[in-house]
Amino acid sequence: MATTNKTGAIGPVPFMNDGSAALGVPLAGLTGDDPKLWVRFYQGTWVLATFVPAIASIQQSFRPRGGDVVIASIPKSGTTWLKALAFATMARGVYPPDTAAEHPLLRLNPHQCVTNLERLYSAGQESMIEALPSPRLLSTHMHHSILPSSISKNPDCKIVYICREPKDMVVSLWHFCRRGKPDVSFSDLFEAVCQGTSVSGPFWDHVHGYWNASKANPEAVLFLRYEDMLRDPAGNVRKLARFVGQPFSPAEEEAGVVAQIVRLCSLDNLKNLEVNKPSSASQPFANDWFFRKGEAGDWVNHMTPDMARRLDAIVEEKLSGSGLSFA
Ligand code: PAP
Repeated sequence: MATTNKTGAIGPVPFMNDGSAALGVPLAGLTGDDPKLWVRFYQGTWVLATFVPAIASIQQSFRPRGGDVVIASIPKSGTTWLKALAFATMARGVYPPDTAAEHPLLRLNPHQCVTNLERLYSAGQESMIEALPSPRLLSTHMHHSILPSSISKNPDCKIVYICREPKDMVVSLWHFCRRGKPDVSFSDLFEAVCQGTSVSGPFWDHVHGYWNASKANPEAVLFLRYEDMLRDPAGNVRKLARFVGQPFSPAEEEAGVVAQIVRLCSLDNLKNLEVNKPSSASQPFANDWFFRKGEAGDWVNHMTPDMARRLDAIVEEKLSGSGLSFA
C-alpha cells in the first residue's frame, strides 16, 4: 500500500496507471480492493485517486463563460435534488415544468442533465462542455480551495453550494456505499468521516470554504442547506432563481410555476420514474442509488449517542467562530 508522509500526502505515483496500490489508498472497509474507488490526498483534500489528473486539468484549463452556474457540494448533501431544481428553474423557458411528458427530467436522471466536471474530465470528454450552449449548468465536488481561480474569483461564474447536517450526510453516504458493497461497515465509514479522509473530506473544510466564499461574495456564491430546502422548497427555488438572474415573473407566480418545479423535482416524483427505477443500471452508479428517504434526522436510526456526540463535537470545534452551525 502507498505510504503517507507527515502531511498525509501520498506520492509520487507511477506515471502508468496499472491499477496498483500506489495510486491511492482504500478507504478503510469502504472501497475494498477496487483501486478505482480509492482516495488520494490532493492539495489538502481527499479526492478519488482516479480524479486527480482530471482535477489538475480542470485547474489548468477550464475556462468558464459568463453565465455559467456551478453546483458544488460534498457527496450526499442534496446534490441530485439541487441539480434537478436548478436545471428545471434555469431551463424553464425551453422546458416548461408543466409540459410533463416532454421534460428532460422525466427521461433522464438529474446527473445526466447536469454533468460533474471531475467525472467528465477524467473520461476525457471535456470537449462536451465546450459544445454546450450558454448558460451552462455544471457541478463539482471539489473544495473551494482547489477550484481554479477562473471559477472561484470570477463574478460571472456563479456557484450554488448545498450542505447537509453532517450526521445525516454520513448515514446517506453509508447507504449509498452499501449499494455497491453490501458489507461496508458503518463504523469504518464513520471513522473515515471523523478523520476527514472520506471522499471530498475533510467535510468541515469543504463546508467552511464555501461558507466563507459566500459570506465574502454573496452575489457569486449562494449557500443553501438541505434541511432548509425540505422545510421550504418553494422559497429556496425562488432564491435560486433570483441568484442565477432568472427571477420568477408575476405571471409565472400566478401560473404556479414554482410549485410545478418543486413537484417535478420532488423525491417521490423522481424516484418513481422509469429512468430512476432499480433496473436502469448506468455507470459507475445506478440511477436509483441517488434516491432513498430524503429526510432530516435519519441518523438516529444508525448512530449511537456516543458517535453523534463525537461528530457534533468535531463540527462544533472545526466550525467555531465561523458563524455556521448545524445545531
Ligand atoms: P450525490 O452527491 O452522490 O449526488 P446526493 O444527491 O447529494 O448524492 O445525496 C443523496 C441524498 O439526497 C439521499 O438522501 P438519503 O440517503 O438521506 O435519503 C437522497 O434520498 C436525497 N435526495 C435525492 N433526490 C432528492 C429529492 N428530489 N428530494 C429530496 N432529497 C433527495
